[in-house]
Amino acid sequence: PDHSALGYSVGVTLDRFIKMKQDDFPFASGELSQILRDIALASKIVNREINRAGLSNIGGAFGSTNVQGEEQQKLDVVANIRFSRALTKGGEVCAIVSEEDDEVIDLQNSSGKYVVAMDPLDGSSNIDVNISIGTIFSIYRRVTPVGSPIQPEDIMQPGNKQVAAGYVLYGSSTMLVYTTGKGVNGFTYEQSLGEFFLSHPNICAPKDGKIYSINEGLNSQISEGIKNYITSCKERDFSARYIGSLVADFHRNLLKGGIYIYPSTAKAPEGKLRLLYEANSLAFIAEQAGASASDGKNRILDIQPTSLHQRTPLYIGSTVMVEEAEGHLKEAT
Ligand code: AHM
Ligand code: MG
Repeated sequence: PDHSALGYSVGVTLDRFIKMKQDDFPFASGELSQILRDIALASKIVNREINRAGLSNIGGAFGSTNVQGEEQQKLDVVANIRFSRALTKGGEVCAIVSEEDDEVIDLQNSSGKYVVAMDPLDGSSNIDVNISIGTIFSIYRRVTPVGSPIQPEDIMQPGNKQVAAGYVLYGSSTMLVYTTGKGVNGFTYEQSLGEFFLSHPNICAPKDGKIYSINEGLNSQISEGIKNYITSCKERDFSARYIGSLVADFHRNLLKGGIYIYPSTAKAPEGKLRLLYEANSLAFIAEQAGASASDGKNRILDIQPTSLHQRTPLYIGSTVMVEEAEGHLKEAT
């Protein structure tokens, strides 16, 4: 039967889609596919924990701070364990970089070809108030020979070297969106079946948009250029939308057209967001969907990382809007 009138696609599961797409890489051995499946599995477990967070005494602070000096939430810790465990057991990964771990986790698995950078649960301030949160990940191929100990150059790769990236949005429905460099596809989780189904094939971002997303409470700390850009958005009656969960703000703007900005501020000159596992992953997806990502001047994907938890200002979304914002920054300097 044709179910299209019901408004949902029954058919292509994430597993099947990954398998179909493996043929895009004729010489691939399926390891990348396995990593994607491992991430999807962990995300189902994390999704379950998040769904019952209010009931299970799993909300609230864990009582420690992470390497960036931010208070860890219990669910941050739970998500970190779940994703790390799935990637460790899978056997394809040699090293993990996580927002929640100070150092690189060397899995001592020298046969693993891949490095994963992740923010296991982003938008922590929204966990306890039942608002959308997300998982963000990037996958790189190691550059040193398989079989040898991992080296800093395996980890410190610019975003243009990503082989895959994605996010999970725990929103009003749970979605997994990913790219392997051949377009962007989105899958919606069907809770009762325990499966992700292809719901957003070949996502293409609008070139221009009418939504701007920035924490305007930072107004006294941001540059004239950004203030001018925000003013120009207001003059055109654009909508201000800011959830405070990067994945959710990014996802909305990707589908509807818009820009997300986390600028350099007086207190945080490099901005707040991390290059390796927040900006790069979303920048790869943005570009694959026909959108753009910049630090205000340079393409995010071309930034050579110099430290693990490095931050970067982020201007990401519809290409016309990102270029306009860059123009205002340039003009004001
Ligand atoms: P987190 O990694 O500690 O969760 O912080 C990242 C979050 C993003 O999801 C969000 O876009 C941003 O921080 C919001 O920051 P602010 O509250 O300063 O506007
Ligand atoms: Mg984060």
